[in-house]
Amino acid sequence: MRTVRTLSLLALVVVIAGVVSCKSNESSAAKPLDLPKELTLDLGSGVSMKLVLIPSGKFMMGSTKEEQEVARRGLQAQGFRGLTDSDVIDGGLQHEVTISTPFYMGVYEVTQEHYEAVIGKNPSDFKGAKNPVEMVSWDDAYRFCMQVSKKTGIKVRLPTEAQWEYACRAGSETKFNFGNTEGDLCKNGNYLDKSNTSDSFWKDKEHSDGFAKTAPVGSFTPNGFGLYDMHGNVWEYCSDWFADSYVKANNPDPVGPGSGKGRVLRGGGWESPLLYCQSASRITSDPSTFKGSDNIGFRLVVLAANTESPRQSSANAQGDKAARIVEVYEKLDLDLGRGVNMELVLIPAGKFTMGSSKAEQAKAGAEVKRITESAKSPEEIYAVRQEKPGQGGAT
Ligand SMILES: [Ca+2]
Ligand SMILES: [Ca+2]
Repeated sequence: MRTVRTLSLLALVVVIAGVVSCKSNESSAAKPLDLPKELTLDLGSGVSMKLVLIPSGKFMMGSTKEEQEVARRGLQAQGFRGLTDSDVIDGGLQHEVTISTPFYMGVYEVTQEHYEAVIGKNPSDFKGAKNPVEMVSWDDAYRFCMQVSKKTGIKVRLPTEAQWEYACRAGSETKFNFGNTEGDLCKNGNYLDKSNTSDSFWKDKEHSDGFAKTAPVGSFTPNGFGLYDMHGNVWEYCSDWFADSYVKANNPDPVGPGSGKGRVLRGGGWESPLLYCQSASRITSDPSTFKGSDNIGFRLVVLAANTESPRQSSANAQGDKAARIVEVYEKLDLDLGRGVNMELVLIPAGKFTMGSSKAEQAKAGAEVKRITESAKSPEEIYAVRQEKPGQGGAT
C-alpha cells in the first residue's frame, strides 16, 4: 500500500510540476517582451531622466459630443461667436485607437536641468533647475531628442498625439485623468488659477493651485501611469502634424497626416484655462514661424523596442511584431565640426515608375527629328550636340 501511495504521490507531484511548467511556458509565450517598468537615461553632467513603461492597449481618443457642447457653451458664454468644431478643444469625436507597441514616457516634462545638460544652454523665462524648459521651438525639442539619442544610443523622440493622449488618460474616459470635477484640477495640475496675477477673464477665480507661473515638475499628483503634469504646467509638443480632424484610417499607432501647417501641442500650460488642460485638448503651432513661449515645453518617449542595442533590435525586427515598428527621424543634423552642419531629410520608402514614359520618348524623338531635318549639314548636328557639354561643364 505504502508503495502505491508513494507512487501516487509521486505521480501527483509530476502532474503538478507539469502544470506549473505548462503555465510558465504559456506565460512567457503570451509576453514576448519582458520589459522593465522604468528606463533611466543618463544625460551626462550627473543628470538623468526617468521614464516609465506605458503598456500597449486600446483607448477612446478625443472628446465626447457632450464635452464638446459644454466647451462650446462655455466659449459662447465668454462672448465667442461663430465657433467651428476645431475651436472647441478637439477636431474629432471620440474614436477607438490602438497603441500596439509599449513605450516609455518621461515621468516629468523635460526640465531646464535636462535641457542644459544636453544642449548647454537654458532659454527659459522662469529659471529653476527642476522647472520645465520653455521658450523652445518644436525644432529645438526635435534637436534635443536627436542629441539625447546620440548621447545614449537609445532612440528618443517626441510622443505622437495618440501616444500622448493614451498616456495622459491612463485608462480614464473622463475630461481629466482624475475625473470630471473641474474644481479638482488645482490638486492635479498647474493652470490659469487664482494664484495667477493676470486679470484674464479665462482665469479660475475660485481655486488655487499655488503657482502663478511654471511649477517645479512633479509638484502635483501623478496619473495612473505615474506621469506628472499631463494637465497643465507647460503645453507639450507632439511629433504629429496637426489636422482639424483626426486621421482615423491610420490605426493602429496613428501618426497624423503626412504634412501640415503646424505641429500638435497637448495638455495646456500654466497660462491655460481649465478647458485647454483636458485630456483631449489640442492646439497647433507652425514650427517655421513660432519659436517658443514660456507656456510651452515637451517630454520624451522611447519605443520599448528601441531600448535595445541596434544589433538586438535588428534581430528582433525579424520576428517580433512590436519590434518591427522601427522609428526613423524626419531629418538628421550632422555636426561636421568647426561649426559646420549638414542637414539631411528623410526620403520615405515607396514605389515609383522609373524612366521616361512613352509620351516623353515620343516627344524627345520628335525633337531629334526636328533638329535633324532642320540641320543644313551633318557638321551642324555635331556642333549642336557638342555645344551642351561644353557649356555645362559636363564631359
Ligand atoms: Ca497656476
Ligand atoms: Ca504639461
